[in-house]
Amino acid sequence: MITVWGRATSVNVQTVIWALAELGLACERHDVGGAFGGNDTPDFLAMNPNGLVPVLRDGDGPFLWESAAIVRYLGAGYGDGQFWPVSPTARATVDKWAEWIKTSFGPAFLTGIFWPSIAVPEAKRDLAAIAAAEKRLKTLAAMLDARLAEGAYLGGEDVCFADMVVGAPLYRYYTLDFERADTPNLRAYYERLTARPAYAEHVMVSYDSLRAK
Ligand SMILES: N[C@@H](CCC(=O)N[C@@H](CS)C(=O)NCC(=O)O)C(=O)O
Repeated sequence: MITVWGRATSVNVQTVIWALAELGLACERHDVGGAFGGNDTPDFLAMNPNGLVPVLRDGDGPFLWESAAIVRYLGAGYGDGQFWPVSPTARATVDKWAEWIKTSFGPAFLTGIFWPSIAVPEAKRDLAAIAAAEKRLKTLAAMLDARLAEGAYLGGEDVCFADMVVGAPLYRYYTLDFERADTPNLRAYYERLTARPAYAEHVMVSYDSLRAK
């Protein structure tokens, strides 16, 4: 049995739950974090000293945290050669985009635009800072757009582990009201993802509960 700790509204939890669903793996998920709390208890901190979700445990294996590392674990353990490319070159060629989304595009969008828009009441938003972040993000979105001109998914005609990491934040990217770059390949990639039942169920989850009241 695979167990996941983390609320369904967390994009990092969504990354993991979506990967599990794509791989046909069942899991038991416990709501932890955000309004549910429970991530600052001694028991939780023993699983993840960062106090963050997700955490995954496969059977009686070690407690795993960091969503991208978890997806790589699932790919290596349960994925076929499409989901988890065998050749180190093929794997690193898609994995670099997973790293990049975590370190470049993701923070630029989530820290620069999403949270300052959603967690701050409209009257108090720093619109100049959000506009500056929009400008920075347009450059990054153009880079991803150019990469996605090469094929349907990052690793070819079907999803691979890196799509889980890259694709998960795109639901928020495309449903939040802000000024996006014109990126037809990225838009088409997102639309392909939305047609996948596992993405629709686990990633296209309302974030209204996260909005500032
Ligand atoms: N780099 C970590 C980030 C984990 C993280 O920041 N998780 C957030 C939710 S997306 C969290 O636990 N926030 C505290 C909370 O939900 O209470 C990962 O990818 O798993």
